Amino acid sequence: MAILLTHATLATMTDGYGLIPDAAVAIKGDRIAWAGPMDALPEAWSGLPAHDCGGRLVTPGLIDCHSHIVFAGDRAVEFEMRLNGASYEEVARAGGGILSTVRATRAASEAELLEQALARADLMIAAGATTIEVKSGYGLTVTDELKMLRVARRIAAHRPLRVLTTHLAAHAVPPEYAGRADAYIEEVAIPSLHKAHAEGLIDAVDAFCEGIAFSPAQVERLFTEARALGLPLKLHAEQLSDLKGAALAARMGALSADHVEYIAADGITAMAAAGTVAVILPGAFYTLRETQAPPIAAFRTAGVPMALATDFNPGTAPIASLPLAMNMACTLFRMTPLETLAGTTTHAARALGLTDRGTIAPCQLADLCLWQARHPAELSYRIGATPLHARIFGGRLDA
Ligand code: DI6
Ligand code: FE
Repeated sequence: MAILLTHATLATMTDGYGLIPDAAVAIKGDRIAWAGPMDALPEAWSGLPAHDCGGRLVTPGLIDCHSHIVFAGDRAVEFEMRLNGASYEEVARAGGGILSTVRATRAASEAELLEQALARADLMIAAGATTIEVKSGYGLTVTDELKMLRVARRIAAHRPLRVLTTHLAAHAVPPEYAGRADAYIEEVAIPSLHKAHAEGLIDAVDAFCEGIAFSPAQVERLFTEARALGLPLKLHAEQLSDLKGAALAARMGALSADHVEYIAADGITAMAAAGTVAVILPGAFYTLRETQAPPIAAFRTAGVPMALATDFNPGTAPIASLPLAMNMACTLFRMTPLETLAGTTTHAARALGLTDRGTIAPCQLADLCLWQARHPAELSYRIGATPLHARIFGGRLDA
């Protein structure tokens, strides 16, 4: 299996955009063999079956490094109740909020969860994703967290998509553990971590460090177990307040700290020193009508790599499109179009601990997006457009 893309406008993402006009990409098997200007194409690759890109923009396949797409039901009615004036308490009394998703997810079978997750994965693929990360965290029992992780693992068997799974049992305290978050960590989060790891269901471990979820001490307890298993760490930190979660993540060698709207200077310094990626999630900020934007300029100055993801979830981010997240990050947070594309390619790969994707270069996976666009800024400039023309996944064109 081999293919030669010709007449592409390449954004290799190897040095800034790494733009190469009128470029070619030679692909052999599931890897990139060569990429460069058409007129420098080595003889060895010139005979491959060609696909003329007609000048279209070609980027690395997009990577959504933070999502929660395994869940049952949705929260559209709750959204409507709020817009009709219902308070948070009224919504909760009517069975709404994150715990309504937990109830629905517990009640759903693996087959039902998979069917719903695949429909969401299709939306992500249609918007340009070739790799996604998927978290558990709506089961909140040992059995239901494992069920979610098994479903997440099965997605890639049904779709042209690479999936990394993240254990997020420490997402919320379920009602049966109300006021007993420490016991929940000991009796559910840690045992589900060990069981799921033994089944090979976990690529990373995450937690929600927040007043309404878990304290830094509880997160550290869980992360110490995860680290002993050799699992990479990620953390929902400083989304609603500054509990110093990002500094904890940095100190424990986590791949990323995610949300980070409320991070202070000490957290930024700690992340920069440790090389922790900041994962920026404008979909949740938009939905919650937050006003505290993440300190993009300070991350930029400190040299903290910024990834960008959808956070696709039923409560705070019903968004599947990375290009829309890129637009939001530019308009709401003043990230540059280059930063948003790096955030969904090279830096997203780094936020997942991956080095085999995120750029267009020899030996990288041949996961590419062909866009109905001529310049990468078009991807973040449009609002809600999906200018994807075709994808190459593992060396195969799936137009
Ligand atoms: N932060 C969020 O915004 C979501 N989870 C998290 O840790 C909310 C999840 C939900 O409301 O269903
Ligand atoms: Fe999240």
